[in-house]
Amino acid sequence: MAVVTATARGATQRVPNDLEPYWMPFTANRQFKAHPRLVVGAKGLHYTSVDGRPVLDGTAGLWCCNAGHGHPKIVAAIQAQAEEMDYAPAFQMGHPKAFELAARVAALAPGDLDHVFFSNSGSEAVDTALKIALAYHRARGEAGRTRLIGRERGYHGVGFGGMSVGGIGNNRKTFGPMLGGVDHLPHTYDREQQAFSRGEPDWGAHLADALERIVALHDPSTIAAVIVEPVACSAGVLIPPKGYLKRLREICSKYGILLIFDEVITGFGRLGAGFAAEYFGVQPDLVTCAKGLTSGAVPMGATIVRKAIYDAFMTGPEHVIELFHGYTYSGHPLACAAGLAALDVYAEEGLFDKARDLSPYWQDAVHALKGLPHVIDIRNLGLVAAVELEPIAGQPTKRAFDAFLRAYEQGLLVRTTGDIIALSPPLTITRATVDELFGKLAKVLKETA
Ligand code: PXG
Repeated sequence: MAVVTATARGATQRVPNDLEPYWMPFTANRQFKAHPRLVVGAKGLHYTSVDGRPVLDGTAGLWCCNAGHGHPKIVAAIQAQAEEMDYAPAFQMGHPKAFELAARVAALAPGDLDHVFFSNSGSEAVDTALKIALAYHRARGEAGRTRLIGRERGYHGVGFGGMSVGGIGNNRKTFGPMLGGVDHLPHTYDREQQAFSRGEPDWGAHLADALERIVALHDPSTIAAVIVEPVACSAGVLIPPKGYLKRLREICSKYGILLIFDEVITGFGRLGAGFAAEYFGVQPDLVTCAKGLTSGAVPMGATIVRKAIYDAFMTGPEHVIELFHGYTYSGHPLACAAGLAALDVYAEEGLFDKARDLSPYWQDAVHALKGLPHVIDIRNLGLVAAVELEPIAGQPTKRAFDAFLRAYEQGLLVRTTGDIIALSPPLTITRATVDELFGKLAKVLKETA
């Protein structure tokens, strides 16, 4: 530990002089370690960089800090819980806040999505959902339903289950044969038909009919579940065409296939509603969530299921475990405390409504970037947006990565995937800060070669 630097609150911060031992996730390790970008503080809409600069958070951390950073209520709840009870065994034992949070999440989820299984991440929430789907069919005497259907360009985390139903080539190609019995729907993006759509594109609902062909190929009696992100965020903010999700729901219902919405990003207000299911008026059978559940303050994931799914397991002798699945830290007390406080903050500050009310302004602001150098598409919904850049010939991802580095130098944090810049600010963002964000981004785009 060498250099000592000042943080936003005036405290000193040790900076490591050896960055080598930490193998960073989804990071260009050698580039980072040659030119590190360390943040040491976070409050409201801003990070503080290690050299004391404010950095406007255009990404809510990684799509998770929906209530903004360091919300006093969430901080206090975590502190109090750490003092009161650090850990409670999750198996054959319980603690009140896990039940309280499950009830609150169930109340927020639409329809009869009313039972909640806790985990520690989106990846675990997804693997939990896939396992529940398989075990549910078996419990009902349809053990032949083992196939899982994902979608091209889908992201469902990095567990073997989520990776297998996921549809991003780089996340799959080095990791062997994946789960067996998985098929994929086509993704819903077509630039020629959809470029610069505001909100949901008009074109593309028919792409859901590809499910009919997959069903015909494998026979409905072999298919357990379809999993999709209502808005595919990680792969570059692909907005579902109007009517697409309703059509998927209809086809799943027709063949007794469970529909799983992966709402790890879209849950907890990102679209201006509790869940995307509510926003789109489409009822899934299972919902996975994480991130905004605790506003990113403590890791937590959750899988929410309809009553009939839970009930199908509640048979047999009472002393026997119904689902052989769980994590040491399922419903961890610190995560539950953070989750309860985050839900309070969302409600008390009306943050989902604020996000909804701000989204037309957000939409106009991002579409005003049309015409800047290399911009080939702009997409948006709720408080999510993407600006897609023309790749540099022979050097895919470089142009957007350069823009990311430039933006950071100018005090703005964005995310990039491929040559797409993605934005998803805390729901507490104001019009003035939206202007500041897009002002900075416009400058960056003008300077990006
Ligand atoms: N499902 C979805 C829809 C996600 O977006 C996961 C599952 C996995 O969650 P965990 O908690 O295991 O990471 C995610 C995570 C990005 C980005 O910038 C997206 C995610 C995570 C980090 C970065 O696109 N999504």
